Amino acid sequence: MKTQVAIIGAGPAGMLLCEILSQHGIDCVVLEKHSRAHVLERIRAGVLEQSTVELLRQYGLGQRMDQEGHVHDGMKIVWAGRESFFIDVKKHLGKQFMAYGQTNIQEDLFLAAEQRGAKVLTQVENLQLMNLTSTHPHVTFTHNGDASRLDCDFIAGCDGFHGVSRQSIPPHLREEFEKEYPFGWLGILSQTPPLRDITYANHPRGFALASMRSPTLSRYYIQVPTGTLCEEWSDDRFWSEIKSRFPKEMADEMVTGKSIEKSIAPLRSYVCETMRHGQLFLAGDAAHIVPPTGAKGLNLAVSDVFYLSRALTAFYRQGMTQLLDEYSETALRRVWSSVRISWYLTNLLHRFPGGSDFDQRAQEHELDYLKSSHHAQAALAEQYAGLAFESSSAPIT
Ligand code: FAS
Ligand code: PHB
Repeated sequence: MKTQVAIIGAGPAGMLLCEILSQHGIDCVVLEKHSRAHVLERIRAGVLEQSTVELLRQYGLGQRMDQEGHVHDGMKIVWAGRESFFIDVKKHLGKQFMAYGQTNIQEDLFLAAEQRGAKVLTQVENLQLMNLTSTHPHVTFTHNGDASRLDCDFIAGCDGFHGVSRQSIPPHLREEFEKEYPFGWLGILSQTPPLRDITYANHPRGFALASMRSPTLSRYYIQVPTGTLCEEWSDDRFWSEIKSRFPKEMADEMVTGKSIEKSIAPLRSYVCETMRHGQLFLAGDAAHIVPPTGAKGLNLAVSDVFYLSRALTAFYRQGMTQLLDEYSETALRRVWSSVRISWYLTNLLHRFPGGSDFDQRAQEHELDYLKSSHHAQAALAEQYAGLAFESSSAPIT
């Protein structure tokens, strides 16, 4: 097989890149390890930055999002025994953000690919990236038991943190930055009406978050120690614990119900400081991971895809390599901005096992400052809502 761009991974990064390149007339093939059902079973992100919403609309992927998504003007922060406060993103920036599940986006992307007749191969195995530093790289894999080869001009590594793409870059060429947090998030999905606002709670028992997927579908999280197992947490225990971490008036508002999904996500910050090696370009979790506190993971995958698709389109349309050469540096500026705010919010809102009294006081006074200063709130709002994509450094037609 031959194509222009081989895309590894059918997550949001891979499928969005496939749709955008296809709309620009660039031939691509998506190679995915799992089945489509497996990809759709994963419950992950839920908050879309304005730039993500606008990009999805620009490529005709926003209809269902605009019908079923939930637009928010800001988010609430509550903390033990103190008055809550609302970070009003719309007031500070004139921007809003959207609560619309990653699962829905995946469904929308798979549907668009189907309608286009895009080539998406699932359940591929033993995938290997070859000749990355030549002008004719290729991918070998097995599909339906047959050994296969896909020749291409470029490879987009959209295969997530545990994929093969980043590992195909020689270790001495990868500058890696990593931070593991001593806790994870236990999340549940329940068919219950959610609280009105996305609400973050800092409590002596630990962090908690109330979010939603629709007016009848709630998403809740609580901080749990590293190594916690889902089976240790019955629904009743979860509801009693999360209620204990919110102010009483909000806990009384929470409508409890059976969990239809329950999972634990570890929290980590990670950046691979090269996002390119020869003809291989990394996008999304393949290149970076953020703790979900800032709701940035999915949005970063989208911004990488915006920059990479713009660079590939300029190459195929105008023979321009400048944006490809600048891709890694351009994408990493936004990656580090999101990595930093996610790290900041994780430190601000979680209780760190073994944290000192000093750490605790400093955290409380940071929260006090945030509550009392509209400058501090505007700065947080600007980064939570997401910075605009950088304009091109070169004239593209
Ligand atoms: P993905 O990991 O989504 O997709 C990569 C794809 O590549 C997968 O389908 C995988 O099967 C495939 N793949 C892997 N290896 C392969 C191989 N060798 N060959 C072929 N295919 C291969 N972000 C938020 O903003 N908010 C959240 O609340 C949130 N919660 C999360 C919870 C969990 C458990 C996880 C793991 C992540 C969460 N994230 C969250 C982040 C998440 O949304 C990611 O940022 C987003 O899925 C990134 O998309 P991709 O880069 O496409 O990677
Ligand atoms: C979610 O709805 O899944 C969600 C919302 C806000 C976050 C993280 C996850 O910061």
